[in-house]
Amino acid sequence: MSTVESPVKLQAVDAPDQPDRTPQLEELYRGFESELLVPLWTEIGDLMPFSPVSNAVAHRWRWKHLVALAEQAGDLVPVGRGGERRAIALANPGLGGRPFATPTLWAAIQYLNPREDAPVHRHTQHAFRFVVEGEGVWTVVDGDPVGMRRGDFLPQAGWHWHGHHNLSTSPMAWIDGLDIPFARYVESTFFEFGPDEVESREAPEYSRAERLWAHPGLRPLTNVQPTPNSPLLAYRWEYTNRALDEQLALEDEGYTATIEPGHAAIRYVNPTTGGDVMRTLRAEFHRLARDTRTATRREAGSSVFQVFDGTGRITVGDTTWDVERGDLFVVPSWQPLTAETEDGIDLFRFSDAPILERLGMDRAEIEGNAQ
Ligand code: GTQ
Ligand code: FE2
Repeated sequence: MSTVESPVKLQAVDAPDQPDRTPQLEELYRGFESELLVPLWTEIGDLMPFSPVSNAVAHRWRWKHLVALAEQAGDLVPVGRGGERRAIALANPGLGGRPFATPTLWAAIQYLNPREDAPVHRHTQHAFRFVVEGEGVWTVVDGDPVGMRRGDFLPQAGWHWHGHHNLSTSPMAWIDGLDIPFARYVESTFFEFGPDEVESREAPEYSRAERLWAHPGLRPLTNVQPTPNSPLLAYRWEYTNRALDEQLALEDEGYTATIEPGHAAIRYVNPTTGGDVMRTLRAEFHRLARDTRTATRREAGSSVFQVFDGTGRITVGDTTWDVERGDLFVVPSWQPLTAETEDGIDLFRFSDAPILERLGMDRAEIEGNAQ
């Protein structure tokens, strides 16, 4: 007999419809434990629930607390090779203290002091940046400098070289979203170091990627093959804001333009396919007009939201929070979400929906009606 204690423990078998705990059954279960076996009948409720049961819990993080701590980190913790980024991740209270906002998604505040560089590297994880306030940092992706300003969404697909530098005289904070927990779970992550310093000191207003790709409805004929991830490195606030304004204006004029009354929404897409910006991450922006309340929706898969502007009240399952600019919150799989606002609210959202859709595992319901 092995002296190593088995990690399998079948002591507290309280699942329904279990056989009587006779001495023979106890012996059978000890046999399972020592041979590292677990029967389905004690686990089925956990493994195969009638509908998704998330370990993650609904939670809100206050932006003002995040920024204050990021500023302290800016004073105390240098950015350099090894640690790579001054990024501080949301740790969902249901996920055991791991730096995971949801079982699939990483969300972090990243902070760079004036004149600081975050070294160049590449990894298979897909990433994006979203800017709720400030400017002055350029993220250089495969040598293309991309300025980051309030309201911009900057996707950065896996395996492209990237470093960031702050060329301004003030610090800047933004959020990063990545598929780190998902990639970790499927154990398919690769990483390489590039130069310690970001090569380019150029600070153009528009990246080369935008000059080539950011013309609505127009595709350069030098690039006719679809690419799985978007070649466009910045989706500027100017366009997002106008798209949302126009949806609400058209609704006021009596046309169908919003997804429900007072609720304008856009998805950031890959201009080569019309599909999601990256293979694992979906990103959207939602604008609720004054005095709007959304229908209650739930979806398989998880999301993280950041309030871009305005104020509102968010209900996820049994939890309700008041939220304001910069606040982040998590919606775990299959938990119903309702948003309401008096003054109007702008919400940035990202999710793991492309993974679920690609695998045919997506499902959604609006107020009890399957979609
Ligand atoms: O900026 O390259 O929040 O590689 C986590 C991992 C940011 C980044 C994060 C990263 C980055
Ligand atoms: Fe990175």
